[in-house]
Amino acid sequence: MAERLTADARKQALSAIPGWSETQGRDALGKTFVFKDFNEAFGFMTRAALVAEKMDHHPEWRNVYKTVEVVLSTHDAGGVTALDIELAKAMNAIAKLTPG
Ligand code: H2B
Repeated sequence: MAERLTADARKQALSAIPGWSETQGRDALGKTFVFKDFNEAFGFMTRAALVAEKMDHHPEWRNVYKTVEVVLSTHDAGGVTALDIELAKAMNAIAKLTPG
């Protein structure tokens, strides 16, 4: 099973993935993505969902129109692991592919 990252490892990993930060009050990472419209937001979610399912690692997220709020944490480990970092990077890459 994936192991929780130390505070130092988490901070170092976060510095390499733009827009992500530590969630207040729990061991998790968060980012709010804002797209051009709902179509792009949902397209992002669709692509990210396929990657997440392939990784067997799933986001907590909330969509309101063109905004997608994402929280990543490894529930089995009770905190942030390398899997969250991997999914955060993948989501950034997917968001950049979204036209607009
Ligand atoms: N997603 C996340 N974010 N954390 C987990 O611990 C997790 C998951 N565990 N997706 C997976 C599924 C596990 O429940 C299944 C049985 O592999």
